[in-house]
Amino acid sequence: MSECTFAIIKPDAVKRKLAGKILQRIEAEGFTIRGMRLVHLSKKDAEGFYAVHRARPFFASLTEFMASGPAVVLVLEAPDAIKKWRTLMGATDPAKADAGTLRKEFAESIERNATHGSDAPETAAVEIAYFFRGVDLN
Ligand code: IDP
Ligand code: MG
Repeated sequence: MSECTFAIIKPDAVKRKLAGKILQRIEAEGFTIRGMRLVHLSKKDAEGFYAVHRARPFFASLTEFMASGPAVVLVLEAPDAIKKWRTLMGATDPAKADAGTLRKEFAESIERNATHGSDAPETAAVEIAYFFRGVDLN
């Protein structure tokens, strides 16, 4: 069954001009882009987006990083898109990510790890709605 997931090309990757390469991988792997926008999150936006990690020691640094420059927010459709996109991204820590994954190839560190992906249908729905109005999805 086809489903949608929410993805971000994070500020580290946009700054290093890797957005094109990552979008190329997204299309080559068979995802259909349903929504796409360049956003520069405020610190408050980033805190809201990552609210589930509020209590983590890296929360302040993570939200500062996410607000440090423009990012590309995406809605991607494919069969089993949530799992498929997380597999393509690889492990959170690039040192532990499999060869050929985006984080292995493009991430600088466990924090500056190039991409985000939803982890379940419920979070995908919340995250898509955080950034996209229905009329902006195609
Ligand atoms: P995920 O992005 O692979 O789902 P999460 O555990 O949900 O990983 O963490 C959200 C984001 O927080 C990560 O993508 C990464 O940017 C950052 N992060 C996670 N763990 C650490 C850490 O131990 N130190 C610094 N940043 C971290
Ligand atoms: Mg996560």
